[in-house]
Amino acid sequence: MVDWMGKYFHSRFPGFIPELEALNSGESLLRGREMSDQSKHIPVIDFAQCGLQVLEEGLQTGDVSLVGQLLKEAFSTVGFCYLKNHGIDQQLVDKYMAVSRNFFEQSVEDKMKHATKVDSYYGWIAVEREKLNPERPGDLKEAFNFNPADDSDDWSDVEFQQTSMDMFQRCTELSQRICDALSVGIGLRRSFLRDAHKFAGKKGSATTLRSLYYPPIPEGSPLKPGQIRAGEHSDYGSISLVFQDDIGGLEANIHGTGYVPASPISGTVLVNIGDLLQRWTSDKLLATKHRVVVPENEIGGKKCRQSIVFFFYPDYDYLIKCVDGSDKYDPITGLDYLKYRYSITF
Ligand SMILES: O=C(O)CCC(=O)C(=O)O
Ligand SMILES: [Fe+2]
Repeated sequence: MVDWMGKYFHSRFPGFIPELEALNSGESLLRGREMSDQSKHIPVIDFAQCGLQVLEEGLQTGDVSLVGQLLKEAFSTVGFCYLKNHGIDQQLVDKYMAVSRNFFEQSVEDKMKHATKVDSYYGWIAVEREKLNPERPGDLKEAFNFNPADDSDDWSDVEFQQTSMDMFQRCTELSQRICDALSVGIGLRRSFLRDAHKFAGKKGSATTLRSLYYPPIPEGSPLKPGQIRAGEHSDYGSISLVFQDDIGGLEANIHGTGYVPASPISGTVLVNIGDLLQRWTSDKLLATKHRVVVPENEIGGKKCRQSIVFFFYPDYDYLIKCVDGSDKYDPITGLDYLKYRYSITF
């Protein structure tokens, strides 16, 4: 990734996210099982007619339009939806989780060899290194960011490298299909959003695959006040795909009325909108804030949590103009928007 990014990335700028419901209200951040059915707030959409199991040439205009309407409805009200029958093999997801876990379970010294460099977002990020909400203590998570264009080819595990490539590729293809349906759903030509992401996986795009590892919370290692696994934030780009294991803890602040669980539903992928797509659609589609808390029954447990997030981001030189012609926001390129976000965040 480009040079300016590392400069901002590891520094911190307090006060970016104004609302701190949990910190300010004393709300408990531990979650019991009784709340787990709250994920019903987030619609489950059947993507069978548009999923990767359907060949590109077999896509039917009517089906794409129908799914597009459902996506538009979900993203303009909730900002999140689950997709079932999306066409990415569960085997690939499981394999990527497994090879990632092998990586994260190495010693810190070994992982340090693959840490992000000063001028790049690519590589390993240590526990507590990031604060997605700068007003909280560091996030209790590790991450590995992957973009084929920045592959430094210093992998000790070629299976991790190959599976990262495969996962990146399939997530790109699924994101393109989501873009197609959503473009139609919001009244644009089918290839409109896809065409803004032509450089995914190449220089000129911030599109990133991120493997996340939330270490177990051992008995007797108290959390810092307000510390959670991932602080409140919205994503930056256009769409994000989230694959979770069965541990739970992800929550979304739907309608800004408080956080509800976005619990894992097996075989689905959770999809959410980022800030740039909200801006692009003049706030018609919503970049809903979310966070990861520690499930109560995981305290003192031995299990980690794992998730995979794919951030689909418009090309650096693509000019984003409000699609409704309203000029509510000034046109901005993908790169300038990213610079702007980093300048106010860190
Ligand atoms: O781990 C998760 O489930 C979500 C993480 C997330 O929201 C992010 O990395 O942007
Ligand atoms: Fe996120």
